[in-house]
Amino acid sequence: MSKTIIVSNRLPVKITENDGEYMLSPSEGGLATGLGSIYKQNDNIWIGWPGLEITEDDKKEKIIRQLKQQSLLPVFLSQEEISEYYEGFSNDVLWPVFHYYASTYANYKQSNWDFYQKVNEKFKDAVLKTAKPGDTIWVHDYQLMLLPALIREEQPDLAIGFFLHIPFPSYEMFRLIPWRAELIHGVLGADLIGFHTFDDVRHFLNAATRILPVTSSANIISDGERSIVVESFPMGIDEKKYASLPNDPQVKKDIKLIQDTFKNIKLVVTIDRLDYSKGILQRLQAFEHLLEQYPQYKEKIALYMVVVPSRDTVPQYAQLRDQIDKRVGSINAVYRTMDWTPIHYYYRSLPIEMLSALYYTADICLVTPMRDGMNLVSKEYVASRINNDGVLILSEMAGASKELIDALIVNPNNTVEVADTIIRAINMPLDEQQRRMQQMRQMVSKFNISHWVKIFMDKLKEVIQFQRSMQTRYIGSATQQSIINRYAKTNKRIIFLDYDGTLVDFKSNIEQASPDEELYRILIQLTEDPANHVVLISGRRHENLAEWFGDHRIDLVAEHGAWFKKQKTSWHKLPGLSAQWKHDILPILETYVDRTPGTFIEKKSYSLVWHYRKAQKGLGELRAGELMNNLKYLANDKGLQLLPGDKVVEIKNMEINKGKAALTLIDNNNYDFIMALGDDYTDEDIFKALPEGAVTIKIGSSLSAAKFYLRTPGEARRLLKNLTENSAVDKLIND
Ligand code: GDG
Repeated sequence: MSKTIIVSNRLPVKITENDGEYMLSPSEGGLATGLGSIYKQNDNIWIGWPGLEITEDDKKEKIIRQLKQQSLLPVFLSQEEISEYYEGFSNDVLWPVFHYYASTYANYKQSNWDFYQKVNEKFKDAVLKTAKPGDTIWVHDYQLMLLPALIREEQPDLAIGFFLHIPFPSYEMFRLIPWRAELIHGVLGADLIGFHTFDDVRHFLNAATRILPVTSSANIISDGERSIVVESFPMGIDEKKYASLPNDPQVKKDIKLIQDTFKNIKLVVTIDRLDYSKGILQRLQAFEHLLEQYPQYKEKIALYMVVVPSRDTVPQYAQLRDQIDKRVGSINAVYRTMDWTPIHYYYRSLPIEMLSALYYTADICLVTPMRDGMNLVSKEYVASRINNDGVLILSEMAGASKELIDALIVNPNNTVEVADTIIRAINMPLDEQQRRMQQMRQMVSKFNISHWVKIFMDKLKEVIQFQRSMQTRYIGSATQQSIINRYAKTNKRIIFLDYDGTLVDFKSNIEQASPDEELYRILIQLTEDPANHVVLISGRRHENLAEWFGDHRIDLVAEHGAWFKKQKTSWHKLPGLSAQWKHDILPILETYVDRTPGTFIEKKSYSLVWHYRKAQKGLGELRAGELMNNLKYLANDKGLQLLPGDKVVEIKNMEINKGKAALTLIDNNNYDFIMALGDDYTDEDIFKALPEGAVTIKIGSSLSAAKFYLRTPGEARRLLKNLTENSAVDKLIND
């Protein structure tokens, strides 16, 4: 039976040692709760670092045994590995860069990178020791970005998902990392890559296609061999738990305590791990501004600030802690009165009951990170507001702000705005509070953690099914043999061949893609068989095709079907075509050439093509979209068709169509073998038009109406070669 293996840096348990005995307690993280339903079922397991250094073998054995009972499998790390891979590379390079703090905190140390690779390998070994064909692997977060590709290299058929819990930064930030290509390559080993928000998805697609030779179409990345889906899956929380906690007796006690302490005071709560990305100092500045600007709120408002200790052995974090201490101290010193303290600051972790009591009693929850992948605290506050009141103030830099749009959204850098928004929240009428909170509660309740796990897993299954269906469509040796068998048995064949991208690789200079010796040999071999009628059907200009293939025993169709040339005859064109429209369209295209360096217009008899393959990356695509939009109505009026192709936009008469052209040639000729090879949009018309029994082959693995696909022009050439060579052998044997 197949199983699911979850892999994350940390196992979802806390281990404490007491007199040589180990105690395991479940960690309260949302991820552990959400995935709890999975990893404890069947043979599923969770692989990760147990959170403490263990050197003796007998102790390791003991822990392995204890963890096994909970479906957990440890990866032991040495102190050096922890400090180089985790504290070093993960938290000193990836964390600051991904949170837009590259210039202040990132430290690109070679030895950190070496260990990052080494530890990712270690995780790979642990995964491969237990993974069997058919299993699903779900890798989590920035500490393990190399793992998907490492697993894929050794076990190509495993289903692999990857989820990043922190933001994926814009390309301009990400490119700073010396090992950016390796990181992207690592993640692309997955079949499905998930992020919290659509912005992260966009950033990743952009970085991947700029850094590696991969292409993307919508949210699918293709590396020539595989299609990888990139999507946003905003993570949720265990909403039911937070909604029911206020009824717990301990929580009730804590609520009473807080309410008694803060009578007639508006309570503003903030909860964060100690981290510069959380904007704690900026928030204190905003609160100080409020006290200064709105003295009337003295003794009527209090900030309850919980900062959970984290990484404070690292100097930057210790420094941040000291700065917070100082700032809180100085604000309290200036504004405190005999019976009122403006800021109640706790540098510690609280029991979940106290946390829930705070969420329940706080009039306002202030969540103002400078950057945050999602931020679960904001969702926990919403889920805890079972009376539908209270106000959430949320930074636009947190992933959660994309979902919780009924919060008061602020820019955390804007001190004045944050202070004013707290005042607005204090004075918000109850009905407005309820209207906003109800909307947010619905959102948090529906998109809860189980939902998140389910949609990620469902999507991964769908991606795998899609890839399998693609695999069956791929012409491997068995399919090739059956095509050859069919070919050998037939006597009257027609073979349609597209040129660019099908028989030759795409070149950035269209003039460069002229046919080579090998291609001529293959075509001659094909045409030497009198049973074969070979048609070259291309979008190129007729003069161009004539120059290259005019003397061969090949029928030529140029400009997508506007021009025909039977072997040994001259060209004739499709009757009734007009080129009058070019006078109106050409000047428009020229404005695009003027505005976009590196682009040019190709003029054909019945079409115009705007080429942008040499334009600045991204700009060409942007202008192409703009051009399509611009010409939409005009094209319709004039009976023209707009074709967005590979780095081109082509405008042609509606009547011209490769499919129609192909059918004209087949016309009542009783071919017993029909085959077509093509790579782009315009070839889809042929695939669709040909009769049911035709062998239609797309070059490239994107979606297509073709029955089969091959990956490259090289593979297409090999098939054509094998058709003639192997079928001759077949015939010899059969005769
Ligand atoms: C990363 C991303 C993304 C906090 N203090 C206490 C306590 N907590 C719990 C909260 C919440 C969790 O810790 C913090 O989650 P966040 O989402 O706010 O932040 P990160 O830990 O940085 O997590 C983040 C997340 O991954 C998930 O993908 O949202 O953007 O940075 O659940 O309740 N829990 C207890 N006592 C505390 O004092 N018991």
